[in-house]
Amino acid sequence: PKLDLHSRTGTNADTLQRAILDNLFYIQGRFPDVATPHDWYQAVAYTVRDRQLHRWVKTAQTYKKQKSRSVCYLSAEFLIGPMLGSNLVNLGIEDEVREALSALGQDLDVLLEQEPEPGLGNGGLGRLAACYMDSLATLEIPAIGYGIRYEFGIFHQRIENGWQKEISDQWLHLGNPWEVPRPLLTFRVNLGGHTEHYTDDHGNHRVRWEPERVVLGVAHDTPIIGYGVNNTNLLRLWKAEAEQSFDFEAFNTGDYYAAVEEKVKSETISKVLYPNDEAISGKTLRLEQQYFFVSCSLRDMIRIHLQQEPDLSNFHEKFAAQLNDTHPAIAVAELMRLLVDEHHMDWNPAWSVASRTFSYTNHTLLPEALETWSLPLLQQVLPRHVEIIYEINMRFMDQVRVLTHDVCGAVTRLSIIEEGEPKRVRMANLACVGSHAINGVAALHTELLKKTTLNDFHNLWPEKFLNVTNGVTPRRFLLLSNPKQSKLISDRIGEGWITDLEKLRGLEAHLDDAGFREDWRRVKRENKEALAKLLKERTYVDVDPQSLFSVQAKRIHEYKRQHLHLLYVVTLYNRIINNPNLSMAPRVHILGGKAAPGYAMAKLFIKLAHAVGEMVNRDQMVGDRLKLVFFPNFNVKNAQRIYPAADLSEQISTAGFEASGTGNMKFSMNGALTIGTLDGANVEIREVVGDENFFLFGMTAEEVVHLKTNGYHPRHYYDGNAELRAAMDLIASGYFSHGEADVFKPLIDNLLEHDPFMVLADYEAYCHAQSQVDDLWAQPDLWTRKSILNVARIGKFSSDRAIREYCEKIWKVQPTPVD
Ligand code: 26V
Repeated sequence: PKLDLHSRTGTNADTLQRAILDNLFYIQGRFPDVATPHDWYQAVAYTVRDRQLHRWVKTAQTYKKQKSRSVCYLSAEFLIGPMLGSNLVNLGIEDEVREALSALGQDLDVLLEQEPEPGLGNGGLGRLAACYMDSLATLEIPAIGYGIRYEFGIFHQRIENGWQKEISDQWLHLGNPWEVPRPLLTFRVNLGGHTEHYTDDHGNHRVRWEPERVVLGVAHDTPIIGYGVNNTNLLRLWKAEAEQSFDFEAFNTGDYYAAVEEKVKSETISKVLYPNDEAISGKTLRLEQQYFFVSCSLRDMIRIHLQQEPDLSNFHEKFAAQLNDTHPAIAVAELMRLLVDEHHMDWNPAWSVASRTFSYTNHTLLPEALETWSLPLLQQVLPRHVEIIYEINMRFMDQVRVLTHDVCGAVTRLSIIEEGEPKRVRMANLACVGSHAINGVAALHTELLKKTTLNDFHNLWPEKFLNVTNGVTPRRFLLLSNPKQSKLISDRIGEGWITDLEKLRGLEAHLDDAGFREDWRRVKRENKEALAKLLKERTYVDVDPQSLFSVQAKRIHEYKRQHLHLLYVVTLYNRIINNPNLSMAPRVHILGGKAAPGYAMAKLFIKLAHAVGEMVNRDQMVGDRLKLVFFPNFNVKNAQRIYPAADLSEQISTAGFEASGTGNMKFSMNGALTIGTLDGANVEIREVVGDENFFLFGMTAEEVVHLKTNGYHPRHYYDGNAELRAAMDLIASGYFSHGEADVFKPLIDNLLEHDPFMVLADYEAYCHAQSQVDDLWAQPDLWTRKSILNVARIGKFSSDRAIREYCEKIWKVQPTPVD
């Protein structure tokens, strides 16, 4: 027979079947009789990866030939989630793979379940980076995502007696078929030590950094393929390794432990992802992680640049580097070090290159989340960078004095160095000074940034500020996760929406088609049945899929106000107890999310959800009218099964605190209506879906500030609202905690005495909005119309739109299609 050159990369079912078997034999050394579902999953993953690598080689050749300008997305987190499903969708070979597998007696859905979640992120920020990688590839933009290959991702959440318990996440345990290790692509990263200043033979002032130790950064590449295109970009994650795995001197003198110690210490750097926690800023290891991946990434960019160009004077023309929050902000100082110390550029041209390379995205206004590093700590880990930061700051301060005449002490606030004992380095200030563009992640957030957190910078450089409202990828969060709704949509308006989400507007023309609305209800119903089944498996709680499913799934934080949600559930419970014959819209309230391990109040919220759920769910008097379920271990994989089954999306943060939110977009895309405050992207979601299709409640960001400055007295609301009082009293009485009144005392006391996020002030408005929800639920056909309208009008929140804006307004990059 003729040799088929494409047999390794062909995509018809026969070729795929052969390739799956080949991989099972030759990569894994297994055969069908003994292969486990996980073996089969890996064989399929390798088969898919072969097809990606094929396109990746083409992509690299094309980008190189065309000398394309590239985006480098620098992020400490990429919450990519399971890859098999989305790669199949993007390659367009799901049906063929399904067919190939069924000929082998395997079920693709079972194999998809085998994939462990790469949880390389905390939540919104990391997931956004992953959505942006998907859109960059789909839009044919040359891009590299640079980050850390954490051996342990975000912890696994187990619930014990209602409390969160953190279990380490061993996602690499059985191997990772998606990544390609590149042992030859390795950089030596200096840490600690001191600097030496000297004059070279030509009379130039030079600086040498004599490090205390060196770690290796080894590239691990994961191909990211776009939807329906050949462009395959790179997610390049760095793994820390020891320079020499044995100190032979120590080994020979018999000190075996000392010999291994250095190896262990080096590898620690990429060992574990830090959860968003207050205590993060004291951690040397966290700073080392940030510097480690930034240094490797910048030097990799320089390496690529010098393959094509004689010097670095036009580096900024070749690369646009995005700082995803301040985690990679040390890049500003590191690029200066590389240009000046290692490539002997003069300061001024180097600064011009650096500041035209970087742009910075801010993701939070919370003061406790704004990163600063103590100067002594920075000095200890990065002595040369402290000198460079001082130099940057001195030149910046001179500029500031001239520009501002130090009106109202602006100079002190703009300084990269914060005075105090000890002094601290403000990473947001470093990022602002070193970037040509600064953006917030939703319209309201950007306005608040300009007015508050970064106000002095905005006064200085208004032209640097712009907004890019977040978006999410419709490939993963609609096409892949909600196949039934997707099919319904495509049957009506074609498949164009998958890469042009505004096309969903075509659904409005079908609004008056009763058959379509019926189908829409059936799909939601089936999705709810699937979730009900899963809930039963995971929590042993029975829920009725006919009930209204109201869902709040996101990290647990006081500003997100899961306690407001729980107070409402307790209120409903009280109403039933007080009026056993109460006729009400039957509801299932579902909460999910992880609490930072050191965040006691957030953990208490989780306990409260379980405690209330336990009493409510087994109360005969309540029956099917009300259920409360906590879905354990909310992650990307679980999220994909939750969004499609939601009727109501709870987006109830205190106005002014949620930078954007992205779950809000995913719920809406899946046909949920939103009950929400005017916070983050909720504002814009409501704008596009229409006020009448959104349940709005609560104070505005302005009213929140106003109330706070004029004296907020939570007890006043407690005293003034009988239902609120009853709900809080019931929790405080120990009713939900086996009579132990002190379990929830910290939560109740905090609400009564401080209530920093004004739960009590918004409680009544929230209950009122929930009553409007009930009224609409009683008119199913009207509800369906609004659900369809939410989907039809959600196009703006595709990450494709967001990436187009970054490309046009900030990065100035164009597509480079790959044949
Ligand atoms: C960090 C920390 C660290 C210290 C303690 C408390 C705390 C709380 C939150 C954070 C998160 C910082 C960055 C972040 O993840 N922001 C999220 O970014 C999303 C993507 O832009 C956005 O949708 C979310 O609203 C925003 O919270």
